[in-house]
Amino acid sequence: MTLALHSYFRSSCSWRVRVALAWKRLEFEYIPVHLLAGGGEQYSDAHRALNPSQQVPVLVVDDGALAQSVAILEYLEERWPAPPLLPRGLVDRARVRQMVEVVNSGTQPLQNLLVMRLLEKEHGLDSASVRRFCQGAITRGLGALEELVWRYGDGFCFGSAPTVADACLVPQLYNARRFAVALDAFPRLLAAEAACMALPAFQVSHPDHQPDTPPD
Ligand SMILES: N[C@@H](CCC(=O)N[C@@H](CS)C(=O)NCC(=O)O)C(=O)O
Repeated sequence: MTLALHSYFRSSCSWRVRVALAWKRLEFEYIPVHLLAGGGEQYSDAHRALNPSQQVPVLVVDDGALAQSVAILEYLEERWPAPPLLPRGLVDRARVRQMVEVVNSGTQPLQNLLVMRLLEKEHGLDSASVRRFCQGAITRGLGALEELVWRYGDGFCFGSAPTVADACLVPQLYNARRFAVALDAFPRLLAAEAACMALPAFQVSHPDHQPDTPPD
């Protein structure tokens, strides 16, 4: 099986998948897609053929192209269950997926590049208002996650080992800092992030260390 990841160094959704690939020690080819250069390479015909949503990440496997980071995470978990990124119990797995969705459907979509562009270009918001909108969305999402980690975490988002919830949390905190969101109200999230960042899988997948990371 050969794997190729179409990714952008700073894309939080791509980082989720990079964490899983590294955690499962899977080799892959890194194919950079610059989301800004020339209006965005994600809008090219070649990329649209891979992902009609015109976004990254895309993971190309022997059977074709997979998009949507959470679908990719689920694929990787089912195809290569060890080492795991989901707990064993049925309800526990659902709780982890609940946390994933707090980020994946409840937070990140409200602050992604496309939404920011639409708010500014089609709905007349100035850039400061767009930024405040994104900050509010991130703060609300992280607030919900903080509460869930308080209930179910024990060092990591769920329990005492990393899961796909952590693979979503860490990139979302990275986004939060880019948007200058205050993080003091989220001590459990910051503790889980610190635990994750002590692990090589989170380190090697960090936006600072990708083939398309610009030199300083
Ligand atoms: N739900 C999608 C969201 C993907 C997404 O928002 N990707 C962003 C980067 S994190 C992107 O490609 N943005 C470029 C654009 O929307 O033009 C996923 O989880 O893969």
